[in-house]
This record gives sequence, structure tokens and C-alpha cells, in this order.
Amino acid sequence: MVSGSYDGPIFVFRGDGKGGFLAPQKIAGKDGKDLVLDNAVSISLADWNKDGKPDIFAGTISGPVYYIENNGNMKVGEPVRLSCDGKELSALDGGPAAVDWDNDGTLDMFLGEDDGALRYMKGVPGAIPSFKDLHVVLNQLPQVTDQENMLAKVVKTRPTLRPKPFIGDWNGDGKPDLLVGDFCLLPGPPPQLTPAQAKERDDLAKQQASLNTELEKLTKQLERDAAKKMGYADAKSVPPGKQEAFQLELATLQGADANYNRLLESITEVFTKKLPFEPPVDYHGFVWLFLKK
Ligand SMILES: [Ca+2]
Ligand SMILES: [Ca+2]
Repeated sequence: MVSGSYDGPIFVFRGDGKGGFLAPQKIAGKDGKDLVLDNAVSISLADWNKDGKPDIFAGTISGPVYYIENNGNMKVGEPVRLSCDGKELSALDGGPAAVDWDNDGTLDMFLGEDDGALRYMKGVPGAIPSFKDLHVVLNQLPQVTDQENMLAKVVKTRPTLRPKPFIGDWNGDGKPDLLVGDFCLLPGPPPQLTPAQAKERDDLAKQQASLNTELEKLTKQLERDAAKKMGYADAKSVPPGKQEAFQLELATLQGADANYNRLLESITEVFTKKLPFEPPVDYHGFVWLFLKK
């Protein structure tokens, strides 16, 4: 078994021949140090060059997807960044699964991404893997502010965040099937509140809304002040090239404004008080099965 890890190293767990595993070993690069491509390294093993040794396909948190040739005895080749249709592949928190899906003798690849997207691409024969004909299996999820409620709705219909594909013949019909694991934050059951607690929650919600309005107003004022300090009439007049300097100026004004800091503190306080009256957020990881026709 080979596994990536959140902090980067790739671990090899050799079988002990009795159904268990020996202590893990880390794969080293050419320099003898641990091979660390990035954070959240997600691995798929498949023999690209058909030399009998499974090679590594690796997704990363920042997007690049790599191929690492297995030279045997824990030695590996230089990681190669993969591309599809001539463009370098990028999938944030990417999860690859290499498999000869169309059974033409060349490995193809499924690739999951942080935002829920899952893509498939066809392998092109060659010394180093490359891919073509990018096909969207699952679209990215919509970007919304109430993400948990959106996920609660779509979780009944499809995999959600960070889909990680895996291929196996689930139903034993000789055809490869697609399994997809995901990650999901869902609102749990709302707590049972006494009438007094419900009133307290409503009062806190009102306080929260009024503090937010106050903060919004003050932020607008500070934006105007920051723009004026830079010689512009208002925040909207700051040109794109000056946005970074404007944000810095604004942060300085916010940091120095006692009222602004008091508001932030109050908002945190009210939020913390209200939390026990809100539905808890539960973490889920579901596994989806797609049988190949
Ligand atoms: Ca190989
Ligand atoms: Ca193929």
C-alpha cells in the first residue's frame, strides 16, 4: 500500500505476507531527502510503462498533478508535471485515479478537485504520461455563502467536496467501476431549546444583526478615509493597480480605530454565546459508487 499524506511525504507500507503491513518507509527523491511535492498529496498507483512496477500519480493541494516513475527498490524518477490537451493540469487538492478505463492498453485518468469537480481524460501512449479529450464527469459545486445548507441539498444527489476517485470492479462483471469518496460539512439536528433559550437566541441574533450593520457602516467610513489619504474621492475611485496599497491603508486605519476593534470583539462575543443554540456542524465523508455500463 502506498499513501500520500497531508504534510507531504509519500509512505510505502509493505505487506507482511500475513494480511498485515510492515512499518512504513518514506519515498526519497534524487537528493536522498523525503520526496515532498506539496501538502495534501493524494496518490494513485498504476503501471504506466508496463515494466511490472506500479508508478505513482500524485495530486497536490496547490494544483499540479505529477507522474513519478517507480525504478524499484524504493528508487523513483524525477517527478514530471502532467498535462492534458497540451495544458498543464491543475486541480486544487487534486485526487487522481489512473486506470485503463476504455481498455485500449493505455492508462487514462480520473481527477477530482476541491470544488467538487471530477474530470476524466484519455491517456496518450508515450514514454511519459500525457492526456487528451478532457471530459467533465461532475461539475464543480456552486459557490454560495450558506455552503452547509447547499451541501445538505446536493449531498442526496452526488459527491460533494474534494472528490477522490478510485477504480475497482465492484460488482465482479469484469468492467472497472468508479468509487468516489468525498468530504462534506452538514448542519446537524437543531438543539431542543426551552422557550427562554429560544428567546435568548433571538435576542442574540438581533444583537448580531445590529452589530454587523454598525461594522459595515464603519468599514465604509474607513474605506472613504483610506481613499482620501491616498488622494482619491472615495473607495470606488481607487484604480486596480492601487488596490493593494489601499487595502494596507485600510487595515492600518481599522487597526488604529478603537470603535472598530470594540465592534469586532462584541461580534465574536455574541457569536460565541449564540453557538450552543445553533445546529452543530457535522463532518461527513460519503463513498459513491458508479457502475460502468
Ligand atoms: Ca512502471
Ligand atoms: Ca485507455
